[in-house]
Amino acid sequence: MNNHMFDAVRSATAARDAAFIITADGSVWTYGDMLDFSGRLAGRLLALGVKPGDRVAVQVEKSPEALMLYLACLRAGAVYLPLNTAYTLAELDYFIGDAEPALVVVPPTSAAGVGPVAAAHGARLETLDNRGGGSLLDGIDGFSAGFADAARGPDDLAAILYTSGTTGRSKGAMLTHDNLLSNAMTLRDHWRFTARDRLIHALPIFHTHGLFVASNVILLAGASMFFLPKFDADEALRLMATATAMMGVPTFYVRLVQHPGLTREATAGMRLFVSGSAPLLAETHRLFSEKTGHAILERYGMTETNMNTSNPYDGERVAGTVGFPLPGVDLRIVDPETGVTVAQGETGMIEVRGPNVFKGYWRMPEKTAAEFRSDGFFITGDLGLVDGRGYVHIVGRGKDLVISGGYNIYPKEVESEIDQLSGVVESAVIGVPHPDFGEGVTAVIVKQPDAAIDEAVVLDGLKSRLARYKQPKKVLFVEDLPRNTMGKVQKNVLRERYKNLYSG
Ligand code: MLC
Ligand code: AMP
Repeated sequence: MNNHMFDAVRSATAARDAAFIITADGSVWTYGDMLDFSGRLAGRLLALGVKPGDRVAVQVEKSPEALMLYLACLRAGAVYLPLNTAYTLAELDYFIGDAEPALVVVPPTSAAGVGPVAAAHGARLETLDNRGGGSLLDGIDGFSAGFADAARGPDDLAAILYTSGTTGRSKGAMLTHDNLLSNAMTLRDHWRFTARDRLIHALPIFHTHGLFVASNVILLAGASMFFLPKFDADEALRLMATATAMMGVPTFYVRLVQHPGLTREATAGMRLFVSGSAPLLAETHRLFSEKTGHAILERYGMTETNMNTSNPYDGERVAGTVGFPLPGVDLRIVDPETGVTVAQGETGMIEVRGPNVFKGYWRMPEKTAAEFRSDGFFITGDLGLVDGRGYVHIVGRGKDLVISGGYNIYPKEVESEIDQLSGVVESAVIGVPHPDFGEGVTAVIVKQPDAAIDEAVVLDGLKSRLARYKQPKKVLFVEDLPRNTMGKVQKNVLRERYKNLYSG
């Protein structure tokens, strides 16, 4: 048996001296560098005791070396487990305890904090910074560049990505070699990526979008990418002079359309702009097209399923829709209660099936079973419809979820932290329209009559418990929460009441 994913990367690697990564300071990593460095690092992982099937948990800043660590895990047969750099120690403790990784990699500056957490769960700790330093790379040159890749079949695990849950704790989505490979090949072909492409890569590499959609597509096309630490509209516009494509969350495009430098001339050499991870406002699509002549291509996916649908490359890219199911993906709209397919044009639950769909949640067979139908369709939790021309529209969410700047926040998690603060009776966390992030996390709290608690006290109490992007942008106090006759909090009433909170 061969290494399912990395063999494909090797075959796509046309020339050793072709550029793969260009960093912000202009250094170039060629495909040869990628093969050699990931091979040496895979050897280092083995020497550190990492065996096929072991999890390697990684919470580091974006850098070419960090991407090499992902590739080294694939080659060593390990399961790559990337973690958002915004997660606090409290959040990390849960992930490490749940995934039981053999190795945890963090920046040197986090080692003192994370060390005891890793040790408590029996994991080894190594460090990696974003300038090519850290204990993980100690003696790296002594390892052979010609690493013999571990045998991994299509169904073997390549990665676990944690997604928060509507109830209870986060779930680890298990993604196989073929989930990643099949989807990246499909996207490469669908979006016409070739070795001539140069992508502006300004996304983080700890989630599906930046890691799998962007990086895997580039690798499998033998193309190159400008690898930026974060999104900056000035920098993105500057790079458009020599780039051909960009992938981003809607906030990238919201910021670009406000930039005076976004013109037809500035984007003349670009052939493709892709948006996803959250809904792109039709207004942003329209403004972008007015200023540049480019129609943003919106697609729809999720951690558990990789990409499901995409607007066409040729043909009309319809604003406010996520296009058609990708080749190989079955998509249907069903009545959420009965599971029966609804009539064309009607709204229901979006369900998908295909080689892109994950294997299940790590050590949670019941949760896995609950989210799949018996015929293999995965219940996405997104509500949508298919119009007369076959375009899929996402019209809402059946799950209580806020998406802010492309990051998912589950209100339940934030509410349970708020409810533990002294002086709080109860809380409701909602997402309301936000001009930059799409939705702004907003907390509505009922406090005890005499409690000395205000917005600052709440935010301070959440600081060490929740990643910054999950923390409310505003905290409001009310006498009581609106409830229906069943006693359930009516979040739709709150969303309506506060819909202009961030626009005034
Ligand atoms: C940063 N902040 C956020 C935030 N990002 N708050 C809410 N939501 C976010 N997404 C905080 C910062 O910590 C800071 O806090 C303040 O908000 C302002 O920060 P900023 O400088 O304006 O933010 P910036 O660093 O520019 O980041 C914004 C962003 C970034 C949108 C560029 O969040 C980003 O790159 N998002 C991409 C997320 C992503 O990759 N999603 C894909 C998931 S995969 P303070 O306290 O310092 O003021 C997936 C599947 C699929 O969904 O289909 O793709
Ligand atoms: P994640 O769990 O971070 O992978 O987020 C996946 C969720 O993001 C999906 O279930 C959708 O709710 C949402 N999403 C992704 N792409 C789009 C899109 N183009 N339009 C609307 N929602 C999207």
